[in-house]
Amino acid sequence: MDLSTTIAGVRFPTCLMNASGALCVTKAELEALGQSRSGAIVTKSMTPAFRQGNPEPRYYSFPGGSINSMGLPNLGYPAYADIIPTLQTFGKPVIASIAGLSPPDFLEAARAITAVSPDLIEVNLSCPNIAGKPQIGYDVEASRALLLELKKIVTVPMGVKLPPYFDPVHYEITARMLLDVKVDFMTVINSVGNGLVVDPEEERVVIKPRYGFGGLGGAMIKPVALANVRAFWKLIGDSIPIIGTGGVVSGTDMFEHILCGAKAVQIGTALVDEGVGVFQRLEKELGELLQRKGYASLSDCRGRLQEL
Ligand code: RRO
Repeated sequence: MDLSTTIAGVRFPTCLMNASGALCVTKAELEALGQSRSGAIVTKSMTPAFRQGNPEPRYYSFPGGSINSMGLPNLGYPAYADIIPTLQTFGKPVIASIAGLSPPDFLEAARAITAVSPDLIEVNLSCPNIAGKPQIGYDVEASRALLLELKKIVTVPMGVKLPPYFDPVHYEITARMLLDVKVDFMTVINSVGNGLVVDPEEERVVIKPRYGFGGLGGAMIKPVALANVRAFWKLIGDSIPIIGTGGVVSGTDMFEHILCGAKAVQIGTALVDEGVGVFQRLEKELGELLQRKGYASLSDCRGRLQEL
């Protein structure tokens, strides 16, 4: 079964890849993604300087999903600029994720990383875990201003990583802004920000930073992720390709994202839980499911979710 896909003119050998943040901070982790069945190598969101991130414990996995407050730990863009040429020898696209604590941080990272020509750049508008720094993606005019500045700098396909939205009007104003700016792809969704997981035996929170509040991922967020993929696909269609992210732990979950309109799928929590072997498992599960249903390719079913 051919599971390859094309996003913004870039061919991906399979439609499944890591989500930014999951096992992609260090050179060793990025090279392991290169050697795995992941269809791309997505870096951790990078800032101008190295960041240690928030105090530990800062990631907690449980049967329904995960909660994290990593706090943007990363090597800093100079280190990723050094690593990217090596990553490009693995024969799959390299997606550089950029972030920042302020707009100038994003522009600085974008300038330096554009110079080493990753295949695509994903602009993270949705980190939920930095005290005092609201998610830019929830401010549509701030997002527009930042993306317009980035567009002047970035010469490779540039997309956005969005936070989840929960109201139709937010889908509409965000879709309009993304079409105006002409972003090349969108990754939907980042973690569901500022959840709280409680350990009832210990009677305390499970992660240390920020009073235990953090971004939720994994199985529990799939309906929110699917709603966001579907809502944007209905508004935007194929004008901006969608990478679906959120709650993917099986080939069936991938299929659901594709039915909603996703051209590719990313995995975070399942990758952290299982390691890079998860790509092979999910590829096999999706291939078998498509075959059982009689689909010859992803384009035969993509977006074809039926409504009642
Ligand atoms: O590093 C993090 O705390 C983090 C980031 Br940048 C993000 O975009 N999403 C997330 O759940 N955690």
